[in-house]
Amino acid sequence: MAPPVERVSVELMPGLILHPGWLDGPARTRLAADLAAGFSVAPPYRPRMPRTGRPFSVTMTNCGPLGWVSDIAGYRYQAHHPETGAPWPAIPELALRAWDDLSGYPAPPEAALVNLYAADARMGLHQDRDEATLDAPVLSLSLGASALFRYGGTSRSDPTRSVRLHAGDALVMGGAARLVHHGIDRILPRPPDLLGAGEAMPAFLPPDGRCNLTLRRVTRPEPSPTA
Ligand code: MD6
Ligand code: FE
Repeated sequence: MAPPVERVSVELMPGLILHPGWLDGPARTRLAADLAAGFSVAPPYRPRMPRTGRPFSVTMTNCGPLGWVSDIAGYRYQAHHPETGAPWPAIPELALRAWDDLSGYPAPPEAALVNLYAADARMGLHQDRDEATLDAPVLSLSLGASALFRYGGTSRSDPTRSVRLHAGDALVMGGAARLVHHGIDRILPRPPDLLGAGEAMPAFLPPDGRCNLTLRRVTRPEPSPTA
């Protein structure tokens, strides 16, 4: 039997916890297959910025009872794909397990936003604040190429630092870090795969592309009945 993997975590700042390699190779393959199955129901599409209508450089889709969408009218959560009108597919089992293991939150996530990056895509500095429950963290899982993730503070002008996110990494943004500004500066070129042992890239990604899944609790859970 394979030895248990040793799991480390790094507190980048209070509330922002990186779990490098949280998903091993087989788990990444499984998660990618589950996501690919969801794409046949909810195909990735290119959202637009509120007001300006400027297209995002990433494409997006969602899994779960709710999905995060952006268009000319604004940002919101909704239960249906904006182009097909179909309900979003279920959140993959492995992602739910990661939420149970890492979120510390007693209710399940309701939305899993999938961001797909081509090699030249990026994501500007933003806060995740469209959820009614800021006491639940946002949990991110990465697949494919590595990326340079920038994070700062709750004020947009706070100083920032950056960290590399690799395939299989989990990042928990909660507590004092729940509203910090963050974004993806760039996707990193993949090292030459001299021994053929490089990252197995999900077939749905563009060449040297990256996929990031962010799990969110959106609504306040029903208070549990007290004895
Ligand atoms: C990305 N991530 O990694 C973008 N948001 O592609 C996010 O915007 C993000 O990684 C909230 C919490 C963790 C994240
Ligand atoms: Fe975010």
